[in-house]
Amino acid sequence: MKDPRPQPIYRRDYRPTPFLIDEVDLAFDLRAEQTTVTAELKVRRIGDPTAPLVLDGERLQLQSVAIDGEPLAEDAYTVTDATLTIPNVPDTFTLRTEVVIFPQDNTELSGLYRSGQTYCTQCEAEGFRRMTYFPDRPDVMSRYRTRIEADAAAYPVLLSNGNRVDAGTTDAGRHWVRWEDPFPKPCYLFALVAADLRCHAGTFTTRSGREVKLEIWVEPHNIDACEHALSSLRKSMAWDEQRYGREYDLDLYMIVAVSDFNMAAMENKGLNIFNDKYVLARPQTATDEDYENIEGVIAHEYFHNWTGNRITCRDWFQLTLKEGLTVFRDEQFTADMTSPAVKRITDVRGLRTAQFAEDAGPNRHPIRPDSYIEMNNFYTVTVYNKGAEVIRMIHTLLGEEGFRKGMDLYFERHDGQAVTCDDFVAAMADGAGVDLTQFSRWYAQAGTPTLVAEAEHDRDAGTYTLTLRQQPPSDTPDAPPLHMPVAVGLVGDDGRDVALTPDQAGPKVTVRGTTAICELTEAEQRFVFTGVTGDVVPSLLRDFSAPVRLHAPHTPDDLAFLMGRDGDAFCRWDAAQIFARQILLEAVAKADAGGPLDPRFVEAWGRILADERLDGSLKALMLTLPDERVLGQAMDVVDPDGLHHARERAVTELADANATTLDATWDALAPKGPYANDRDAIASRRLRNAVLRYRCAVSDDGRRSAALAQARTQLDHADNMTDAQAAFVRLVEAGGEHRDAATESFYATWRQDPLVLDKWFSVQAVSGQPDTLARVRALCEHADFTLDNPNRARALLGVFSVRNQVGFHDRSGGGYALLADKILELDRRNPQVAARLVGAFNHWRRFDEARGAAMREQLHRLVGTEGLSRDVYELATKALG
Ligand code: 7MF
Ligand code: ZN
Repeated sequence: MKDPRPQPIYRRDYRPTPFLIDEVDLAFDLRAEQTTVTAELKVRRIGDPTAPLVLDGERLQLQSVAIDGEPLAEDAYTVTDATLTIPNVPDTFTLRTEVVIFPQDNTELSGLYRSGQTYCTQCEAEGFRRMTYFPDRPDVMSRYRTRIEADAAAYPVLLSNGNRVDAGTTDAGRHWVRWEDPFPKPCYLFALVAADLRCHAGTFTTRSGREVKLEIWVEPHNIDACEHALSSLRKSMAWDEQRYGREYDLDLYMIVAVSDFNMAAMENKGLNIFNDKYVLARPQTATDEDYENIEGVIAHEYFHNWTGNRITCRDWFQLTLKEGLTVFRDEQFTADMTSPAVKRITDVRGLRTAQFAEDAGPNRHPIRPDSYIEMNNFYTVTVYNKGAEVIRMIHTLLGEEGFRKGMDLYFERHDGQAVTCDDFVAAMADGAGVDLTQFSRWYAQAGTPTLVAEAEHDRDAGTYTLTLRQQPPSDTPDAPPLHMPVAVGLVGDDGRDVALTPDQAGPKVTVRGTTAICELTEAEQRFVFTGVTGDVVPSLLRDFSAPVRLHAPHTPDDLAFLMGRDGDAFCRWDAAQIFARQILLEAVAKADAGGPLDPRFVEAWGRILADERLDGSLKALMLTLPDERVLGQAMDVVDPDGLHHARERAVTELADANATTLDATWDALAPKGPYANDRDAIASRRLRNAVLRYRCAVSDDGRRSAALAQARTQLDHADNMTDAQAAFVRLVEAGGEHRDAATESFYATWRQDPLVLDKWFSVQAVSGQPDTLARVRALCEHADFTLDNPNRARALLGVFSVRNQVGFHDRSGGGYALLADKILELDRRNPQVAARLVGAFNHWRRFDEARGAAMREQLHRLVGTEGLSRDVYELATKALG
């Protein structure tokens, strides 16, 4: 190992920076063999008058150091593989350093690197130190001037943050451009691009009347695939003005798409850099989901301009300050652009599948962690998505108006600063005039709380008593109670909500419409509603008002009723999920007996299918049975095979019981015209493809063959990737001839398009066919497979290990060995991406002994490997626990 026992960094060790850098002047001289980076820093001491200047720097070849124009002798400073230290420095001075770096050999894709012929940067979290010596911490905010020089023919486009202020040519076909960013920023928001790109341009006029130039930069052959990204950007800008009163602050906003990128995208000031998967969209190559993801990621990066860039994090432990808040804002945006119900259900489904699992495993951490070894490992679903749930609870507690007041105060108080989560919570509390002291425990408490609800109805007195009990995660039984909003409705016999009158003497309840926000602050509290005379079924945790595991007192009949009638779309969907989970777990338990599903579920499911008033997207979600991973979370010992077979059998039984309706629904939803990307067309495609999934699983051979033939026609003739991919999935899952023919033809059509080829790998990797492990192994040797492109690596290995429970956990243990092989291979080139794959081993304790031992063995193998990165080391040792 490079570093035998990498040491953790603790939040409690935070110290203010002794030096600020007010101005940064950078010059990049890009040459084929090497790049020279010259930095002039205006340094100002604000702390300990005796403190040495310590700058971060990694993989830099130092050429020279000078203070106020005077070169330093070699004994006037010390250089290690991580720092440059200058012991005796004045209180204000100009430091000039010159270093040489090798972006063409940078396979980690952090700092300055090359993606194909494009030079680009990724600095968050700690990549800036791989370009120059600098205090690489977000509480050092500086104004940047950047000069880029490169060969004019090969790199006609030279971009950096802010405004382009000057340009010229030098000797031998070289040219240069100078950029200036007027806004002080932390170095993680620095960006540079040098490439041969084309620009899809537009404008946006802010509500104060300023015209902003918008530019989407892509490789020439993708110039036809940028309009959706541009219109998403315009929508985001308008939305942030309308919803939060926030305008864009520069005259230019650029987005560059690159094909080798470790993450989704990056919010660098004025110059976002994106994984091209989240920019490029054409109907023939991008699915409806891709379109929505692009809109959401563009919005996310745009929203960072205020929540992240103008106000940034004091230190990396505060990451959720910008990420949880910005995810919450992009979720609100997408809800407004699409359907709030569908968006909420999709987000909760994601949270439960990924974040609840993280919270229950060896890498559980609070949304504001207390320590880390490698910061890049803490860009987690907990920090991001649970972080967004915490913001959502603040929104629920404060109400829209109070939330806006809090946000306004936050912007007013902290614009231009690097702050903490505590600063944010204080601004929200002060702005709205509420007390969030107890609430702030959500920032410190790891794990998912359990919420137990019990109901008691005294019909004669008309009192309905809801007892809510919260239990901390089992590993921290003494954790103090959290402050959480529990949204409740009472659904009457007729399916309509009854009016709610909370007992004034009880704990705090706010009624909004027919939903009561019960504020649970103690381990157990009783919420009493008066005037409830008729029969009601409680609808609990409406809109998923708190990120908890709910145990509700519902009977199967209650669940069937709520599935059909609950006015809260989330609870309606969740009733279907809970009911399905119960019957599927029963089916696993009595695997040998087989036997039919609870007829009440089958009937309720059929009623959803036939419900003409239900929106197609919602219906598709409701007809989909819970994911095998979510079902696994509910078992003491996960039985991947049993779960897979029970779920497949249930699909067939539901298909058999509704065969005619399914066929009729499919026919009725046939596309009415050419592809459109509007809400109705998307809903029709979603529902029709959900129905196709059942039709292809029906036991009647004739019907099934007809459905598969239609899938084949759909694959061949669809005018859009949503339908083509959905058909491809069905044919791959059918196996045999269907699979072989479809795999071959999809490949022949799309082999030249990397993003579609990623789908080709993923669809095969996620297959439930029994030979999937062998096929994934073979696909690793495919000519188009490479570990050097993060999207491709994740398309095959990430999808297989995370999304294919039954395939990855193949009894042979071969899935584990394959993943560990590839992690080690990848770790030598790109530790960040390698580390992301380690999480698949986290849950070894939740499986049977043989599988658990096999996973543990691979983890030991990883940890024991010479030269292992800090990234993989940290997650593998944590997984072993
Ligand atoms: C929407 O957060 C939600 C999350 C860090 C990189 C983008 O803007 C970001 C960057 C990671 C994981 C998820 C996201 C991002 C990153 C992301 C993107 C869009 N600051 Br790592
Ligand atoms: Zn972000």
